[in-house]
Amino acid sequence: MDRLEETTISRTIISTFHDKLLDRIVNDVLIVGAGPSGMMAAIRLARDGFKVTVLEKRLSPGGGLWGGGMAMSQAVIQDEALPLLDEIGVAHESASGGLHTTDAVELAAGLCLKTVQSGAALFNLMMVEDVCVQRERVTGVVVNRPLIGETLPVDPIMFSANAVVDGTGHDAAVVQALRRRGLLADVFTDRSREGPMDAAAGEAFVVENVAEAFPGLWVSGMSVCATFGGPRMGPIFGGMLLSGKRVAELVAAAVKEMRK
Ligand code: 48F
Repeated sequence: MDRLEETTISRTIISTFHDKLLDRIVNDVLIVGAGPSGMMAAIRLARDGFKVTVLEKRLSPGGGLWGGGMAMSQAVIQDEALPLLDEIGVAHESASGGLHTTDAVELAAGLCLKTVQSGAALFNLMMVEDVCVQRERVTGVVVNRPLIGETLPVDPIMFSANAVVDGTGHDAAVVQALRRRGLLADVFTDRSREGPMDAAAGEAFVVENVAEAFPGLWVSGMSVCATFGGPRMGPIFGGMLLSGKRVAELVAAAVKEMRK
């Protein structure tokens, strides 16, 4: 090998990153938030041939998974979600009460890897701060770097898509951007209506209430509860994976319809 040139390292990072970024300005689907629901949706949609980009504000994708429950890094999963663990390729064990467990770190890492290997682009350190709306439809999102966007007068850039998924968990950040502008005022009046803990009801709610909350914007995972007022469920993660699978089905059907 030739002598390592520091400038070649820099050029390689800059050119490959910006090629990738340029390719992802226009998408079939933008997923905001790389938690379990957002990444499960990305895996399914990318596998089915859609151009999918995931935008995550933190350094590490994985959302609330890493810490399991109270920083004990085990994820609890119910029967219905076991096929999804097999699809992601992570090990699991039976536990009492008809439940199963998996290593939360393995599941978070497995979701990250499978998302990228399925063909989705996953960008970290990208914070969605607003939405693009044209003719009363969400057509994309407005993105800045966390810290820079929060502290300095630096303008954001925009990404477009036929469908946007709010997978930002308790924040429901994209829904809140619409609320701040009064665009959801007729339907939802509270800033956040997430209810107190009820694990069984919450797990069902995040799957049954996956929906297009505004034309062009779907909600999945915990942001379903934050948007429509479902109960929180604590450290059980099967509902998040099933919610991601459900939103992928609805978004795939909608995007196919738009292409006709
Ligand atoms: O919170 P998170 O894991 O959402 P989820 O997929 O799963 C919820 C569970 O982890 C847990 C639970 C289970 O019982 O209740 O909370 O619904 O992942 C959401 C991701 O979105 C990112 C955030 O950093 C996290 O990784 N996020 C939040 N706001 C933004 C964002 C934003 N404005 N822009 C980009 N990413």
